[in-house]
Amino acid sequence: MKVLLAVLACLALAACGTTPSAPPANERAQVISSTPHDTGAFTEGLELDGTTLYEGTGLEGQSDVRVVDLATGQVTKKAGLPDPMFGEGITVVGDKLWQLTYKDGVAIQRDKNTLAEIKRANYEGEGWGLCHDGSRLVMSNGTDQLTFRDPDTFAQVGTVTVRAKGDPVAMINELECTPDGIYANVWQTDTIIRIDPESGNVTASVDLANLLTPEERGGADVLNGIAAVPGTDEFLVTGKNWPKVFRVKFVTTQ
Ligand SMILES: [Ca+2]
Repeated sequence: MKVLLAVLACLALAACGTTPSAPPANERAQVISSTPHDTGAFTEGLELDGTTLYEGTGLEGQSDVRVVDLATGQVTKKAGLPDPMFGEGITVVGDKLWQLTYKDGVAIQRDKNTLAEIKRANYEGEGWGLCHDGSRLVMSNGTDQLTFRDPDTFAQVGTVTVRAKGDPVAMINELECTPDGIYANVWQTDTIIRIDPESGNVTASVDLANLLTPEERGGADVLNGIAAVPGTDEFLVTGKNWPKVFRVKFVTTQ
């Protein structure tokens, strides 16, 4: 009977196995500066390794991973994916870089300096965002689930469900691992959330609407791409086919 009551209580709360969480803090992006971005880049991954900016792009026949000059936005190195592979999230691990694919079920490990392919690993389901928290890879697949993976073998070592105030949050896209949590673009929104990796609870919600002018918005797709600037509390953010990369700070709104 006690078990039954516990199950009923659990169902009533719709949060079985989770602890209630505080509402996410509301934040917004304060723009510090902007640099040009290749409007031909369908951005799927963005990460700074020191001062080297890596970007992964998508779409069949147009996917690549590239090194981008921070000041000018010029592409200084690029490695394409064979058509019809569709590139997704990227992250640096030591002297290597992992690149996801959308529905191809393949992650590609590359030399981060030459971008040459080293090996491939297979995974179930779709690949969306990727980041490295120092010991594990964190991967999104468009649902409310994040998967933790071994940074060398890519083997799955755990999962967590992303929730805001107890409710699952789906469409988790590009990721950024930081000591404060995992930042994530939510697909088709101007929102980036911060996730506690252990509980999956959303601890902050950042409003990034109005970064682009209405004219710039006309030719641009969705917000997607977040890279922490090492040694600062600042981030680079951009979107698919956006004309700019913005350097921003997330500040609390009243
Ligand atoms: Ca990122």
